[in-house]
Amino acid sequence: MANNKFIDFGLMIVIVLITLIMFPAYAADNNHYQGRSNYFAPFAKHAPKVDGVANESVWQLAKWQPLDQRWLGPEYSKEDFQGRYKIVWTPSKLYLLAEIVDDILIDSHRDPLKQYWDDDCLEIFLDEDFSGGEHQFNHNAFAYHFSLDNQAIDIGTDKQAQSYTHHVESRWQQQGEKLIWELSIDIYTDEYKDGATDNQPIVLTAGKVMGLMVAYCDNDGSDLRENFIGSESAPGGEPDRGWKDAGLFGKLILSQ
Ligand SMILES: [Ca+2]
Ligand SMILES: [Ca+2]
Ligand SMILES: [Ca+2]
Ligand SMILES: [Ca+2]
Repeated sequence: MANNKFIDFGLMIVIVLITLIMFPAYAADNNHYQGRSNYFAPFAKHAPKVDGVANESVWQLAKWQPLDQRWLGPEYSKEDFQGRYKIVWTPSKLYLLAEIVDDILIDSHRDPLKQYWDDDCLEIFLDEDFSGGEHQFNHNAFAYHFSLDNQAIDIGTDKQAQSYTHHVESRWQQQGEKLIWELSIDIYTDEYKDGATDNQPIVLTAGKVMGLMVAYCDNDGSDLRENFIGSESAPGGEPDRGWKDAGLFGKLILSQ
């Protein structure tokens, strides 16, 4: 009998270990993985001008958040890539400022809807209601890929790449070794309909909680992107799965 108990205990430990490896831990809300970041975005009384010049005083109020989670590709140097971002908001839009170091800028697929993730691009993942969950072919969340020519691309409900450039403004400028990238985004709920003319962006208010993650696809001359580096850890397999799994997104809180 003692032997059987010992075997049962051993089996239980093996099952627990396998479960932990196969299914990374979820946070208390059960829809997000543990270890997500909290970002408090300050309110902007005056909307920043989206021009790639971060001289608006409201940017001083916002905290930098690093892009330092290597999801794909080999180790990289400081010259190859560095990135960080800030967020502020007005009732009508979110504003993001990113500071990117990238030694070679590449936009080799000139068709904006073709292999856009293999050109250098800044990716903003947004989940309006912080629901988490799957968002591959629906608008439970958006994964806007901002290309170097300032377009914003994601997959539509028809499972094809779509331009959502009309949701955003995007401008970047080089300053020394850095790209200073400013952009604004209109926020839509999961009821957004591709192709409809009556989609209305929501009005943002203090205290609102949204899902947010930011990443950069770095290509310096290869056929496929060389690195994919994000703002959130990606526990479990397939670390680049933010394009379909909103459970990886961090928590964005709109402050006063
Ligand atoms: Ca500006
Ligand atoms: Ca690079
Ligand atoms: Ca959602
Ligand atoms: Ca590059």
